[in-house]
Amino acid sequence: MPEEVVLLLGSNTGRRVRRLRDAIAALAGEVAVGEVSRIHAGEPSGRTNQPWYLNVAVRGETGLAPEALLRFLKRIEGEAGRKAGARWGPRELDIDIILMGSLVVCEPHLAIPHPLMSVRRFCLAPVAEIAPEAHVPPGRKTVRDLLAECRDPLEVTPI
Ligand code: PH2
Ligand code: MG
Ligand code: MG
Repeated sequence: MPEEVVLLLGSNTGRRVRRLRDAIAALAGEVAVGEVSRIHAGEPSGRTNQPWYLNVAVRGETGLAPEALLRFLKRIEGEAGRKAGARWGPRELDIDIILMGSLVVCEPHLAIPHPLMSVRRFCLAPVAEIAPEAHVPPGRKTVRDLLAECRDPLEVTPI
């Protein structure tokens, strides 16, 4: 059975819009892409001395299991020229699994839902555009609820 998945793509170096668009096209190999949010520009979170990010959220369906999806996304990141760099540092392309249906995964290298989603406006704002009613397991809150409660002061604006 295909599983619904919500992904967040980000880029903060070079031709960011082009990179995000190419990455969404590359997803089509394994993810039937449905809704795509507007691109949002956001102040860098985590490390402030880096360029602003562009982020976009994508909702789709995949037949891949979480581990296989993660490997597929890492391959797209690699093809976009991503090098292993500092945690939270500048990146050509980052693709994070935010939600995967009602699945909860808690492994050192893979956590679903994304453990920081509720404290990151740059994640919640684009995701709320395409999946406001999605439930965030294991609780009962929706993405819309989390965005309404989010205290992240960093600026995020659709472009
Ligand atoms: N990703 C990070 C660190 N900080 N800030 C914004 N605005 N957007 C991101 O995607 C982002 C970030 C590490 O993955
Ligand atoms: Mg990330
Ligand atoms: Mg990542």
